[in-house]
Amino acid sequence: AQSIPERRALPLIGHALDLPRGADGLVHLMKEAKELGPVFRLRLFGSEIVVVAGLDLVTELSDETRFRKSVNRDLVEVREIAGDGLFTAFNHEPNWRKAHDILMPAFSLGAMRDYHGTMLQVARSLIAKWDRAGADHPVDVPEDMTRLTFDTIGLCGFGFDFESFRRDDTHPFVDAMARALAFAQDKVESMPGSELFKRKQAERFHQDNMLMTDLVDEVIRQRRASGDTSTDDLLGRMLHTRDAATGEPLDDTNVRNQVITFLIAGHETTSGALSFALYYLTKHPEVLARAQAEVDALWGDEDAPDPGYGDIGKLTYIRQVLNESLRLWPTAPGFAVEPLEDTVIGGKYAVRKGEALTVLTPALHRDPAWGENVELFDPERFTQAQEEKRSVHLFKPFGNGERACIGRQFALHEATLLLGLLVHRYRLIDHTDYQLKIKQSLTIKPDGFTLRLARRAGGE
Ligand code: MNH
Repeated sequence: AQSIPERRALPLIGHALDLPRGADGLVHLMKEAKELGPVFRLRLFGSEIVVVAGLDLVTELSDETRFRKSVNRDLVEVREIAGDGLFTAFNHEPNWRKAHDILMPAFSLGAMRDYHGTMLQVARSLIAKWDRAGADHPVDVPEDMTRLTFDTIGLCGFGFDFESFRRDDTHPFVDAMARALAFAQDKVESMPGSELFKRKQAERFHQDNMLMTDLVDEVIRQRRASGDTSTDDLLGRMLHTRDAATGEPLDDTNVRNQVITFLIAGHETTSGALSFALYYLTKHPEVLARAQAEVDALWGDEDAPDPGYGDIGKLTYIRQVLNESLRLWPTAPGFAVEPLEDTVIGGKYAVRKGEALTVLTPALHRDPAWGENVELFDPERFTQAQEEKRSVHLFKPFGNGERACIGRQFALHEATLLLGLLVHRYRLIDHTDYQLKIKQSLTIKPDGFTLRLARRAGGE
């Protein structure tokens, strides 16, 4: 076996000096993938990661008889926030399968029918705000997308209204979550021992965690107090469904961890995906025109259409736009797997049982198998004919296998509905000539992206 390529590393700190902190970390890794090839090793102080970026290796790593999700580094730290919730549960924890089985029906395509009306209601709050802003006042796109996705998961999942559109600032949960995730991430990238000098941040982390658990406990308390045992949303299922295999319901601590997990996982990524899609629509007038033609054909010039559940499946071009945005900027920009046994990958690199192999999705999504001009935004890549022609392993914005995203249909329904409504109603005015800048935490989003909106007059 050969050793996995890496740059020359310094003693003790490894490649730590090469790795820019925060926002540029992802871009740095993507550059390394270009220069070092589809697999390389990165050493940070005592720990190391193997980064995988090419189609052949990802195809191999997607084989669930040989690999499974790795819960390590970042995710172990995120467990301080979300415990044994679905996203951060270890494979060996029985609560994973239990919660997965109890919650799966709430994420089926059919379940989206039940959420549709609520998603539409939240979309209308956003539109009311953007109408009030008018063409003279810019709106902050990622901030408003976050209001939308956070309120949507709150209402659809737990019947709880965060009322984000009624406040000018960010909801305290969202703030606390962002700080806590940044703290967890920072810990992973820092020199061991440096936490001793971060007492203040650690104290803040503790307070942020308390704020989140208090809010979640209140959400659960309200439902219990209401005496409602029939609502079949995420919370209802978690409180009242018994797992078929064990006959037990989820325990209280686990329910709390799941609610926190869904509030986090259920909004950040979708918000980023919507923001990137609006960015690309703004920069590609020909794509925007086609998207508008699609909704106009369905809803006509009518001022405020009332999209039905069945309309969303008809917005195939808008769905292509979303997919292409998720190709270039998958908002959860990686996931890690580990070999079930010591093995060899790529025919030549030995890897150990349990060793984390991180799939760098934005690099995979630029593999030469995508064609010539991988940086070009082109929704034509996602026509049905193109999709059938290419390997399923080229596109992994939602991860892989059993531990892939449970909320995928939910995110796509919510995002397609909103984008449809927005392009139907507004002209997107790029008043700052916005240049894409990526803000990175556990997820990515466009930083400082604002738009002005003008109502479309007939035919525009
Ligand atoms: Mn989501 C897992 C991306 C929307 C809830 N999600 C994952 C993973 C990726 C991902 C990638 C796998 C991570 C890993 O292997 O470590 N998720 C996304 C993206 C969007 C998204 C790009 C939107 C776009 N996710 C959502 C929504 C919800 C959600 C919406 C909930 C309503 N996601 C989850 C949960 C998991 C997950 C829960 C963990 C599933 C499991 O391990 O069982």
